[in-house]
Amino acid sequence: ISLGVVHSHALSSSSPSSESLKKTFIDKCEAFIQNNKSSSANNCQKIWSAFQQAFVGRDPCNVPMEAYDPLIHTVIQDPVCNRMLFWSKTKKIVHDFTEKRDCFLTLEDTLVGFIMNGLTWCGKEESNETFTTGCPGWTDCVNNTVRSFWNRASAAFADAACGDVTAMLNGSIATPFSPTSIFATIEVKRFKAAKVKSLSVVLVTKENKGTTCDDPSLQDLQKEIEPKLKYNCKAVPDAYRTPDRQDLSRKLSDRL
Ligand code: N1C
Repeated sequence: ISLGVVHSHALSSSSPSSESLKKTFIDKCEAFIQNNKSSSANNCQKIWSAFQQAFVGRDPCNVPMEAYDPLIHTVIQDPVCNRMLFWSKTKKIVHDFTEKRDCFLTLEDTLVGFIMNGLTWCGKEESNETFTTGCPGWTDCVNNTVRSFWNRASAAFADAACGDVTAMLNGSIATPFSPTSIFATIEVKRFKAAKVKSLSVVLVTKENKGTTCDDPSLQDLQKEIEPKLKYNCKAVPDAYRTPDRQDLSRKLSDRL
């Protein structure tokens, strides 16, 4: 608990951590809108209010993903065909890559994904407070506040997918297409052949080690998608572990 926050919000009825989450939320929301003029139709106060109603006063292990429906419906977001980038177990490498170029868009490059990225939050039954510590962890319970948010936001992101979509998967782990991941359980299931033309997997590998595009889990991925949807897979050496640092960027950019 920060005394500075208590002081500056002395007249507020909410707890300091409620105020700090709200402040972080609104500040990030406004910063995003400043930098992304296409989202200027959004109202950060309205978005906050739709967001907080999902979990305030609820058991933090009992927040279904549908609780975030009002949030998702409040946000105005243009779809960007052919440039959407999905990922699983490659968060760092994906963002090292997308930071440097605007051509690919991840969920964290959209308004809600940008705001919530890196944050933890939850409420408590019979309380109007918001907490940022002591919240259940990712695997502590299925319907936890944070996990349900990412499930719901990922569902909306995948529903908006159109044209050629890309997924960056981790070739250094035993199961690059992990059946329990959000990518497998939520996103892939929502790619509809009527809108999505193709799925290109970029399998990030350490030099010539690890899994290849023939991996059984990637065969499962191929079986999972609608037959009309084109599928391809390319193994690309990890740009940060090989001398040819340009390789990943070049291979990805080639697709555009
Ligand atoms: O379970 P995952 O990966 O397959 O989820 C990744 C998948 C991406 O395509 C994103 O669209 O789901 C979306 N997504 C996020 O954008 C996101 N940002 C931060 C899912 N999870 C996200 N996080 C955090 O990463 C989340 O809080 C949790 O801790 C991880 C899940 O990542 P994963 O298992 O590597």
